[in-house]
Amino acid sequence: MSRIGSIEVESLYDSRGRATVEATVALESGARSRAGAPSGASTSVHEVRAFPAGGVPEALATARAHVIPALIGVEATDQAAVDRVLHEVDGTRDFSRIGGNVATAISVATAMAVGEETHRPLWRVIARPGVDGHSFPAIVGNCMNDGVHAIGGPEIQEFIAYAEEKDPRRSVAAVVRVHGLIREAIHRRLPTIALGRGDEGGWVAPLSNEQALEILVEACAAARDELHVAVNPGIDLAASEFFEDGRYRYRDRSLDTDGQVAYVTELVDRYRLRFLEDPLDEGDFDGSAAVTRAVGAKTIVVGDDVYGTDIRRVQEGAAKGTSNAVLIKVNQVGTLTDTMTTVDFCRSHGLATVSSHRSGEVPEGWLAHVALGTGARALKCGVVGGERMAKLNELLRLRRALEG
Ligand code: 2PG
Ligand code: MG
Repeated sequence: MSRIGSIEVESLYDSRGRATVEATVALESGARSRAGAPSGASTSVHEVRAFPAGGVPEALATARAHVIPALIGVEATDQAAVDRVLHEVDGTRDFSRIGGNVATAISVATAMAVGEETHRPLWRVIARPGVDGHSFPAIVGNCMNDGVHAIGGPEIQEFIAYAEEKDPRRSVAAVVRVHGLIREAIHRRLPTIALGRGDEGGWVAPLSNEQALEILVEACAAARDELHVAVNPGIDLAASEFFEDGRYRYRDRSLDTDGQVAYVTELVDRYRLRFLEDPLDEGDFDGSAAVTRAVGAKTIVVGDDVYGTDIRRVQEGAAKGTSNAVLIKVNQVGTLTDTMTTVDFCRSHGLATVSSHRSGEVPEGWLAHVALGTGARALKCGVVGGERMAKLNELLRLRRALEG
């Protein structure tokens, strides 16, 4: 028996300087753990509300008045029971009463406290059947930030180094090197600009989408030659963010759906992209399916905004062939149980999963445990910055603990 003895919730700031929440869960045995919840900027309309209408103050007040009293005494090892209480107290479809970030912080901190009590790391507490900790995720490293994660860059939100080494030491080294090489390449091309970094630690420079892709491709090739690692370019278009009135609006032109499918397919072929996320608007299952049919044999095509980690959306996408992979963000659904429902569906339906950070992060490493414990194909994260490195370094610690 490991019943919940007390829970504290507090506000803190995320990496963008916006308020978010953390929860400390203590079990009756004395074991305790703390977890903070991140926040997105290019949020999906299909994800739960991070906070109630009154923001963090209302989230904290509601948690203290209603959520915490309902959870005291609940068996912590029964994660489904804990998460059911969160849903019952909330009573809405999208956590708009208690806020998905309060739910996320409590749900994750509870599993971590169970781990404390049983001397197991979080990944073992949540491990899916057959996951033994010997298969590490690839790294999806966001190296250039644009779209809504930066000011002044091109429309495509993320320019990514996708490192597919079995050993996470090699994958992390690869994405870090690509990030560094991009800095040098931008400086060579634009020697007089002051180079900046965006919300996820990637470079921001006045480049077109194609110029950014050229730099990314060259940096990946150079890192491959230098380190002998499997690292390839990828992008997250987050296309919903520049889809307006039925058209994809780029600086120099606008495209209809067929045009966008053709353009993205051409980008994948021309730049040999091996990772592609949200190529179409979040409402468009079929357009993304057309892209997946065209490039999915060689490229991991990932749905993020189109699914919002929501099981019903993922089921629809699976039926339509919308993607061959699903981005998994715990706070898009608000609980570990909901996350695992989606993960388990993906695992039994041949869809890869990618465990992802958010653009506004907390400097914690629990995402690495989610990636390892769910048998994720990849861990998606920024490459530099304390809150990003916290995840990559935690993955390296896990490897050391498991393999010596
Ligand atoms: C995304 C994420 C993380 P946000 O679109 O994949 O990179 O962004 O957290 O802003 O939703
Ligand atoms: Mg995305």
